[in-house]
Amino acid sequence: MHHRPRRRARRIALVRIPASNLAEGELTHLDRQQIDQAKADEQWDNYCAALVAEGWETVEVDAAPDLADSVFVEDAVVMFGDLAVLASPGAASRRPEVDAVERAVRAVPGVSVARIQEPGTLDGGDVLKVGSTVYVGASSRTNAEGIRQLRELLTPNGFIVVAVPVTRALHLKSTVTALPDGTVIGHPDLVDEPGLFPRFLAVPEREGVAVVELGDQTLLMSAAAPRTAAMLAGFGYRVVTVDISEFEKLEGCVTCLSVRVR
Ligand code: CIR
Repeated sequence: MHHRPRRRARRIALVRIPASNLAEGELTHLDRQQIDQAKADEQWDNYCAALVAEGWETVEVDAAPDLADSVFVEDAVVMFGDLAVLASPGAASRRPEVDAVERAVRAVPGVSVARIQEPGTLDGGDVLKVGSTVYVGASSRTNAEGIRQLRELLTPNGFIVVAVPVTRALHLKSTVTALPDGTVIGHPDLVDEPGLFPRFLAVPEREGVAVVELGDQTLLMSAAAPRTAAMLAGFGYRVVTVDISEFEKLEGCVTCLSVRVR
């Protein structure tokens, strides 16, 4: 009798190559700084390589050379199991990003698609999943109608949608993300209401709030947060760091540059 070796399901992450006018990306809370495009491209290559090294297959959304913020693909779609919820970007310059992201998720077998409709706005960076709880930032990008539509879509699927005020940074996930065990980590200067999270841990660096779970015990983090990386390594996690300085100058973080589809 022949046994097929059991293979782990393919893990797929969407990414999108930086636009040629990346330096013109939106800024809300930071002053504009010089962007080194060649360095940004190299950092993006290294970011993708880090995903691949951890067993992820990267799928590129069609390039949008003139959509400055298109590299921040996380803002255009949020996955809830096999359901892809396409966002409705709160910045007018970012609305044209979504159609190509829709084509990319539709090409993944088994994925079903819903879309937040105007006048609802919602940026993917405002959505943090922790088990069956979905925290959604009420931010300058995500409005009440966007939150209402998300709640309407997700409540029948067993999720609880919890709205969170976000006034001190661009997106909810610029202020908090979650460890694999569900502990929410954030920087005290950025989080409006830490008491909303059942388990909240303050981290010492602003760039340290963003972690991407690459495996049960592996976290991807920004190289700009060494003290936070050391703290999380001390909890037994394997921490992989990437330098994303050029994207951080544009209010991006390690989460924004990919979407784990499955
Ligand atoms: C923007 O303002 O939309 C971009 N410059 C940065 C988006 C970062 N995305 C994110 O935090 N999810």
